[in-house]
Amino acid sequence: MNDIAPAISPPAGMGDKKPRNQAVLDWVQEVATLTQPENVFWCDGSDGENQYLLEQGQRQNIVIKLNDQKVPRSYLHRSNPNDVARVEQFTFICTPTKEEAGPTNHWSDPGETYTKLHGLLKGAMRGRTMFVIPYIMGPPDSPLTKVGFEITDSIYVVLSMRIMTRMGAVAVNRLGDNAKAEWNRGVHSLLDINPERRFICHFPQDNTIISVGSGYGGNVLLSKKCLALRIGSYLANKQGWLAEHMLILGVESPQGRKHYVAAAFPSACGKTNFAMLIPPAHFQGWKVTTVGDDIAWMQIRDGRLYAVNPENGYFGVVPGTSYKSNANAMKSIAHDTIYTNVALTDDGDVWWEGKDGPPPAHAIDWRGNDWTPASPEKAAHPNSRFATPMQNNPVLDPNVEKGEGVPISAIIFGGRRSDTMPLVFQALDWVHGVYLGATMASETTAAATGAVGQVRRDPMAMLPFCGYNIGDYFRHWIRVGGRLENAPLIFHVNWFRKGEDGKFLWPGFGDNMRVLKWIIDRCEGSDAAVESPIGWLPRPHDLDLDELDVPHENVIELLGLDHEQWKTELAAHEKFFESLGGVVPKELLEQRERVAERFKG
Ligand code: GTP
Ligand code: SPV
Ligand code: MN
Repeated sequence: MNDIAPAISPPAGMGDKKPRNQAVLDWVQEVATLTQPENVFWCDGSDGENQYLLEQGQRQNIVIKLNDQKVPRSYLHRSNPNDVARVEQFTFICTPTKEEAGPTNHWSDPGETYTKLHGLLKGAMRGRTMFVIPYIMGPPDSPLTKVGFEITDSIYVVLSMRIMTRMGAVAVNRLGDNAKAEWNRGVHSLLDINPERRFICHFPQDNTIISVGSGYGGNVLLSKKCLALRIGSYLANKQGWLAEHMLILGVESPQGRKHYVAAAFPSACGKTNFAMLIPPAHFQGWKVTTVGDDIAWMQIRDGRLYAVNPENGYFGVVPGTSYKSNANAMKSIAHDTIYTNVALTDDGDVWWEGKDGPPPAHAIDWRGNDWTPASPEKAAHPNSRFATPMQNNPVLDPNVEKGEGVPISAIIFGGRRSDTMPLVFQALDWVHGVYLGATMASETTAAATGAVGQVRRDPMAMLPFCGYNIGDYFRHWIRVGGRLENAPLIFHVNWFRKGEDGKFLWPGFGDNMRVLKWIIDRCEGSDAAVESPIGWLPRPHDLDLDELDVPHENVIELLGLDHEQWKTELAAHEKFFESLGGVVPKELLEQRERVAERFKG
């Protein structure tokens, strides 16, 4: 299957809708002069255009149409096997000084990097079509909403951006014709999909992103991690708001009381699943609705934090998704979806490890090879993904388009930890909560290239996504708390603690409602908790565990503090802070000392 494809020749009246804004026109001209495409296709995001590009994508073997009876209007794409995840080692923040990028980012000099990238881009689109994608991030009437233009030579990127963003006229109109208006410039070229020429570079001062050499989601859908998080977090720090790697969900009690919570878990650690949670039967009348599954932009209004989801679709992990684990996700991806790197069955359906029912007797795996249940390889790549419009979600929150956002009652941090971290606990106050976020850790996953299963510190799940100095980011969080009269309560969760047998102690998924309920109760003033050295902990009877099939001793273990493990944990916090080379605010250093004191006392 292809990523790179020769130029297309659209029929008259298609691909010719140039915006009027002279700054955009000049920039596109400049990039075209550099990359020398065969032609320029101005995208308008219309149905007709999408249909045409899907047809061209099929003709060029970039997407395969799936069986319309099984998965209506859906397609499969296989990316190059050398290009299946984000590449953190090739992701750069190009600020004038290295200090601005800080100790957690790869930094490179802006001038040198532009020169290098322009060298790689020279003539890179010869014989190809250059697409120009206008899009906005955020609901159309939100004050936080940003305009972006992405130039790309990949049809797959155009098809995906139409799902993941609000694309076309809405962006062109919002930008208007003021040549001085703010917008993000994104340039993407596949080049020759060679890991040696793969760079994802951000120039926050120029509101510019250049990504070359990859065709995989997080590296090339420049709206998402590049704009909404890396550039977004940089702007948020300057402008006094927050751009976070967080899901946003609504939870409504049978009495009709509704809260919104935002939760930061690292990549492939459960955001999409939590955002679409289906409460167990015991919680009849409770409703969970999704505002967003990956990114939250939050601003302060009337002393409260309000969140919007800047995206328009979900780019979610496929393996493990089933009617049993997440029926809402299954319904969302049952039609109008682009799948990447899953298996194709003989009857034109998609399959992956963990899907309901038996595996197919034969399939084509994510690399395009024959596969049977006896094959040693996985049929779907562990980081195979779906791109699906949020309108497909049966539990989409009614306020998802609200420009002012939804008020956040609780912020949750969480990681994938087989030990140490209890199922849930609550920070003592905002700054303690910032400390919990700053020191959170998680076992690495297949969402990024590199080793899987290694515990690493991932502050606020933003380690790969914070576009500026992490010390300033911590300071920004502390400052935001100071401006909130009605600050969200902060919690830490861990769905992934394991027992001695190596199995998860907690069933997770829908049963996470039991933890969410405790969190909501705490937001409503419940005193069902005890103070511990690490914060407020529920006792087993503080959680609603009715009809839960988990042995009581597991619950005790899930909520327990192992002092030896915590000693190691606190030493790891200290080491992490030290590794950041003096940028950590003293408030957080003090928090660590206080936790250590509380363990002694
Ligand atoms: P990104 O899109 O990479 O940011 O990931 P995400 O945070 O949205 O993670 P997602 O919900 O897609 O879940 C990733 C993996 O974790 C999937 O394989 C899920 O099946 C698994 N998972 C999600 N929630 C739970 C849970 O509560 N318990 C357990 N054991 N696994 C879970
Ligand atoms: C993540 O890795 O956190 C994702 C997938 O959400 S990607 O868009 O590839 O970054
Ligand atoms: Mn993510």
